Amino acid sequence: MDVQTSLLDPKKVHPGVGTGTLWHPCRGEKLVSLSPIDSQPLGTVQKALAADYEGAAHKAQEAFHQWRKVPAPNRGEIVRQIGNAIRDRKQELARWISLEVGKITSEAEGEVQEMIDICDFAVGQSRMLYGLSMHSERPGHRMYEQWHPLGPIGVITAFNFPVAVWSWNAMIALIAGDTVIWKPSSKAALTALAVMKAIAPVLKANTVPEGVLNLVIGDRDAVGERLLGDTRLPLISATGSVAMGRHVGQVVSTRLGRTLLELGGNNAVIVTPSADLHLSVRAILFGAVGTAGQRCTTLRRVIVHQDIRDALTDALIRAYRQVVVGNPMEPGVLMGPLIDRQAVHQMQAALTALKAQGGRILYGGEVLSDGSYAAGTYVRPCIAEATHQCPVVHQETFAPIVYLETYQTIEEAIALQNSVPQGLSSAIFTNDLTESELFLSAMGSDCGIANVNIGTSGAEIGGAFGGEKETGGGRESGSDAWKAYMRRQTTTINWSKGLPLAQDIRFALDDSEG
Ligand code: UN1
Repeated sequence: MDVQTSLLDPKKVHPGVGTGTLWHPCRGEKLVSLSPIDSQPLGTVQKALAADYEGAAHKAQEAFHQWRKVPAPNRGEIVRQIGNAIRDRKQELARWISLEVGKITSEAEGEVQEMIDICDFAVGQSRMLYGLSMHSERPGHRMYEQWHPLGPIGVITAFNFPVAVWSWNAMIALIAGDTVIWKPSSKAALTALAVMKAIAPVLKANTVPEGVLNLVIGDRDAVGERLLGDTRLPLISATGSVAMGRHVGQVVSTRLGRTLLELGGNNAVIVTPSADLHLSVRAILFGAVGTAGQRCTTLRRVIVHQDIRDALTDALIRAYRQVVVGNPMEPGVLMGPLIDRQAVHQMQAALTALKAQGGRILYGGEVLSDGSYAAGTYVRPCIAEATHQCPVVHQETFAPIVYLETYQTIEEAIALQNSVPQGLSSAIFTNDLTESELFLSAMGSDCGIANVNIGTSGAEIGGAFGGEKETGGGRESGSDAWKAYMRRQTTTINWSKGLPLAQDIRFALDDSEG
């Protein structure tokens, strides 16, 4: 496979620690990144050990003291230039995403576009770090809130969005005045290196201090655990499984640090009798099959009204039959490989469990292994019939399986939708205003994202992204998510000659006795 691009030399062994424009030799083992497309090696990284992490953390701490002094709009100007550098490298970065995590070209380019979009968003936000002002209850006093940079922050990302999710965090953190230590998934290490290399010329041209944007590639014990326990990092933002997030939450809360967690989803759409079936099928297909079912927003459950169950199922099976599975960089392919054989194994285990629990496969689910599928990472996307009683339906299996369940009343549908531990994304397909309003009301969806007549995945960067319950409660990306990356300070200024106390408290010395 030709992996010759100008950002990364595939023949070189790349050091696993970068502090912006400089790369630092590491002492850990070599990590060879294999493509899920054909199991071929794409490149090698020398992983960081604890001492290598320490070097980067020290730099991040030092750089914070410089970076926080730069006015926020000037920090925004750097992010504007980063966005342009990524625009210039869009195809090349998308190629790394396809090669390393198996996304089809259009989705890989869409992911890089998310980074470009968040850069644009962050540039504007850099002039809008607004605090409220309040009217003091004391005469001659002024009260207001201001937002200051928080510190060096840790960002842990998953393999499935190796560019976008980091940039939602990092670009907002940059304009907020924070420095960033990024620990990417080792399944997407080269893509992380490529992004940092694309950004380096901007940092250099603007003499941004070394240590403002850091990358540390290494194992959980040597790097991950250190990052979590590092009291220099007031915030850890982590994307990944619920199990991982639970651990992150526990460790960071022990030192009373803050976390921003974006964990598993178990997203559902409700398809009602008044729904536009064509629209519903298209949305279900993209939601369940897109990114080979490996988005946290992937559609995992379809809750369909019993009267239209057969029509929807037939239309879905017809649509699934047309999905070409294969090399994600070939035109016409809609679904590439899963990230590795372990993921294929987990998908098969979920389907075995489903059958044992009384569920039924209606379409697909097979492992493909002939010819160009020899890597053992390709599967046929699966439509399965299940009931709410099947325990497997309550779990997130990071694979293209969608479970169909039926309902009779809209209240029952919403209860089913809400009856899983996760709470990321949800949608309803309906042309009945009373149904969509109920779904969006306080008695409706309990998720962080609730959509009407669009699917569960593919959220825009402008909204706050994240979910409730076991999804972790964090919000990243747009809206006012920037506040998580700053510290709030409430300030009261007395410009009077007296010292009136709040709540009308009298606490004066008797001057006459002095
Ligand atoms: C993720 O899978 O971790 O809404 C993020 C979406 C994308 C982001 C997914 N914008 O599907």
